[in-house]
Amino acid sequence: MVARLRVIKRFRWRDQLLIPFIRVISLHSYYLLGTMCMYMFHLLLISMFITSAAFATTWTVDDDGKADFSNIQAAVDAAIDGDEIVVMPGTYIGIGNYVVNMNGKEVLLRSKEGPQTTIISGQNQRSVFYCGNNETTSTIISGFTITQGQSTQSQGGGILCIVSSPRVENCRIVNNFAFQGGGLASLGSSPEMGEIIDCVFKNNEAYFGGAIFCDMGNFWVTDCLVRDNVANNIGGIYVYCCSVVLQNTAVCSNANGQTYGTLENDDCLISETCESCGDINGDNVVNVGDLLVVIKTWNTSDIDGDVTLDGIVDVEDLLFIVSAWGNDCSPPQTGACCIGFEEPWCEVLTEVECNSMGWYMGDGTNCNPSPCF
Ligand SMILES: [Ca+2]
Ligand SMILES: [Ca+2]
Repeated sequence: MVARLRVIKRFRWRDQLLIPFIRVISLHSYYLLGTMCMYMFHLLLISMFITSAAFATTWTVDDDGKADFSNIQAAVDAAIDGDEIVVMPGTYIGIGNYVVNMNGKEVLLRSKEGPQTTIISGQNQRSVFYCGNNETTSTIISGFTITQGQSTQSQGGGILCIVSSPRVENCRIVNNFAFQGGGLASLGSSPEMGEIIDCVFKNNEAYFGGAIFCDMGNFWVTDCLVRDNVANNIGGIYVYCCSVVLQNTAVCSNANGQTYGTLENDDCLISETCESCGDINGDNVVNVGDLLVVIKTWNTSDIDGDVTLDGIVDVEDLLFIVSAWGNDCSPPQTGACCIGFEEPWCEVLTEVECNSMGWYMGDGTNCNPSPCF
């Protein structure tokens, strides 16, 4: 009995050791099982990603024939939503009413080496780009010079958007012509805002809206330069009835008016002349901070570093900063200006603005209460 008891005791003793051990093992099993499930889940995600990536194709276009296509339209026609089309340097032309009809494709159409070397020409016979199939900002046109577009439909020489809102970025839209919107026309309201970003509109011509004409369209214009465009009515941006928001954009030196119509303006230069004091980093003085911005944006069309506002950040911008070194670029002081004799009214103006029409009451004075009587 004693021996048996000892055996039982030994077993019990072992059980007491084994039970926690088994618990630990089973906990580990759960942990291992969980880890394996996570691992399988990750594998599933990766395989799903690879499968979806496998569907997205990158097409190449080169005008001398070493790529999938030699013209851009053929690549757009072949592409499906999610594809990317990379265009090699060269000059591209087309047939019909447009060089490239985006056909509603949600693709990234981009140049490999930027707008300086990748040119799309309408040959003064057709618009360059057409977006008229409900394009959204998932249709992206990036890095081209868009030139010699001439609309066969009166509107949009460079780019014609009808009830569509693509994203156009890093493009030079130059020397295009139309009756309305030499550079770009946006017609008809689409559900979302289009985006025009980092673009230069220069030397475009029209009767209304040399650079841009907008009728019921809506889009953002961000970090763009709009200069030296010509029209009988508003060489710059003509907005007939839509929502256009300008952000950090310069609209200057355009013939017969810079802007017209409903535009929101956030931190923009809108002026008859493209003149800068030299302060580009916004601290009101020309100093090393401005120099650093020029260096950071070197050889791009980034408007933040383009102090000469000619569409390129280069040695001229560097020289301009050096020549303007130390300039005080603080905004001019304003004050109350009393206008008229018998019942003078009050407006807050700069001293220069006031002197041509009334009596300046001093820097920092205001019209509430009116100092005019
Ligand atoms: Ca500065
Ligand atoms: Ca420049």
